[in-house]
Amino acid sequence: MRLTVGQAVVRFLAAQHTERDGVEHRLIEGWFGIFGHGNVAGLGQALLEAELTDPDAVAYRQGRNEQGMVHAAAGFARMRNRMSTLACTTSIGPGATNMVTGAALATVNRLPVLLLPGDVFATRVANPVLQELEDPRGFDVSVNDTLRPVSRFYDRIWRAQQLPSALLGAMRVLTDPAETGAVTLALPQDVQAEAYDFPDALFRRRVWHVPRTLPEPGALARAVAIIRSARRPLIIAGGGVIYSEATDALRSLAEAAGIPVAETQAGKGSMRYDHPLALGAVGATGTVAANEFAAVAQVVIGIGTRWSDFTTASRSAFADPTVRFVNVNIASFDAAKHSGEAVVADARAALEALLGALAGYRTDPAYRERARERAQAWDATVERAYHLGNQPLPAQSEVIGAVNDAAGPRDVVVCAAGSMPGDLHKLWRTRDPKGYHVEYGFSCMGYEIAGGLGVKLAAPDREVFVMVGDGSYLMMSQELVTAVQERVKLIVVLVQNHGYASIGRLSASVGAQRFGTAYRYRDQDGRLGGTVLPVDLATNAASLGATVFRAGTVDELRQALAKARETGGVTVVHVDADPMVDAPASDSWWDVPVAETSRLETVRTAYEQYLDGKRGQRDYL
Ligand SMILES: Cc1ncc(C[n+]2csc(CCOP(=O)(O)OP(=O)(O)O)c2C)c(N)n1
Ligand SMILES: [Mg+2]
Repeated sequence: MRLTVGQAVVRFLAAQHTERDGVEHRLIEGWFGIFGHGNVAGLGQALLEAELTDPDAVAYRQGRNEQGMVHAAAGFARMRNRMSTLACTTSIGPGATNMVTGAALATVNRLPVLLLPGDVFATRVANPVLQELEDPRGFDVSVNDTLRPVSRFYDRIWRAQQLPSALLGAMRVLTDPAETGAVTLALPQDVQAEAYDFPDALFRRRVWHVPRTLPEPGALARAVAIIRSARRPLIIAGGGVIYSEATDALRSLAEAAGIPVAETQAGKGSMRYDHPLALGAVGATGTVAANEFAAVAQVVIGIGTRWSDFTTASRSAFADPTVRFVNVNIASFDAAKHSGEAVVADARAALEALLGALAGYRTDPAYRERARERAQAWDATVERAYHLGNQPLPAQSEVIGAVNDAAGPRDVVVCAAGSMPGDLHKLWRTRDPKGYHVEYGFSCMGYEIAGGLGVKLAAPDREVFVMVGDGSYLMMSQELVTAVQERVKLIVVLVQNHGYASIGRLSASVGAQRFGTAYRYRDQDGRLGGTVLPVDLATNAASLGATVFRAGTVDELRQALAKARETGGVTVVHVDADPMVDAPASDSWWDVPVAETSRLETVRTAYEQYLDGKRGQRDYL
């Protein structure tokens, strides 16, 4: 079949599918793109031709910033449990490098995204082309090489003949739950437009089977023996539980064996918040209930978690001197962490196997009763935090409470950076496995709106509440325009606290006196300590095409959220919140090194406290 490389890519991707449990999905459900000379004549032409002539063609959507497109693809893929994703096409140079942050986010979070940056001429006849880096050490280097370390698969198609193997290699990694992440195929601009006789077989319908890998019997037996030896076991549910659709299997095992469950950021939603064995968030942003159980657990069963420092409270959360880990993970890389008994398997398959193999094992009634009682006590803490009655401005916990009340059981909250992810982790009452979408692998400011767009595209039947701080909004809010253009319904709750409340708090805790974290005028004394800046982000959002409601109080916020639910298109609810009111404490710690020497008293005091924290830190060997 004589096609250009661009046409071949589009045709090939339209024929790719995934399958798990007998259910098939289209792998690439749509395209995002921003055109420039690096892709307009290649992929751009091919996408036009597909739209005009192929009844099966998927939607092409415009992004506003290449980073935002990748975030949307990642949000989409996460919402679809990694069975489907979106492709992103960019021009060369800055269009391509704008994707680096999005690629890293996808890879860190183990989310499949397909990136197709344009690249400089393979023939080099006209080099340096516009936006070419020109590395004097070698002409095969281009700015796209910056995507290499943040991609799980990277290839550059110098010759059309290389395309079939590159495409197949890319699909394998995209659909492999252990290896997935950003997958990049760099496409030189001349090669994209070049014709080649591709074999018909390249374009046949293909189904990539996503396996439910069973645990190896020896590993399962060792894990079972370790769990059976424990009177105080604890399950830590990570994102893998949700991606694997293992939440029913998790609940069955927890109930049968009487093992309480705590959740990571990506794993939140694994259990309904009001299940008697659900301890909620664990670690640095955890509940007091979960952290109390973590501190005394003899065996910690991690399921689908990468054990980030927030989950382990920088290796201080699990304090029993003989604590052991059992790690169920599809990636051996994660399964081996903390010298755990590595059960390399699909989460659901492993949970089902554990349920059978642990028959007869059950924790003491007193242990289970304590879990129920501590979880209930935490929920009372949440209830108080939702209704603080802080004056004159609401506390952030009250904003979260109002949004939680406005959200239906299947609706989704989206967030990524700032003080809200931690507060949401502690306080959000999750009632559906897909109801909580906080990107905390990369915790990337600017993910919120773009990621929320991807979430809504993936789940149009759910209301999506994007919670975004003023800092994140200022960094990247332009995909609001894309949502308006696509007539996507989004409810964005913009929390204005004039700067970085999160980093302000962190700065104070390391003795740095909130230096440089508030958005304030430069004062007469040359410091950034003046009054708050006259920015009006509500007007900004309105100017981008959103319907805007302003809320000054919690009551007004509740009314605005009710109106937002009734309003089509993009709604931004702007609310001022008090940056100085903290969410309820976690009884936990996070390792952020403090200056060892300083002329500032605040730093010396913080350093003493830091050494206290360090004493609780350990290796799990
Ligand atoms: C792209 C990026 N840059 C920097 C950071 C570090 N950082 C984490 S939170 C934060 C401030 C976020 O401010 P805002 O969105 O207003 O939320 P708030 O902290 O006020 O809740 C910063 C700078 C980050 N996470 N991502
Ligand atoms: Mg802020």
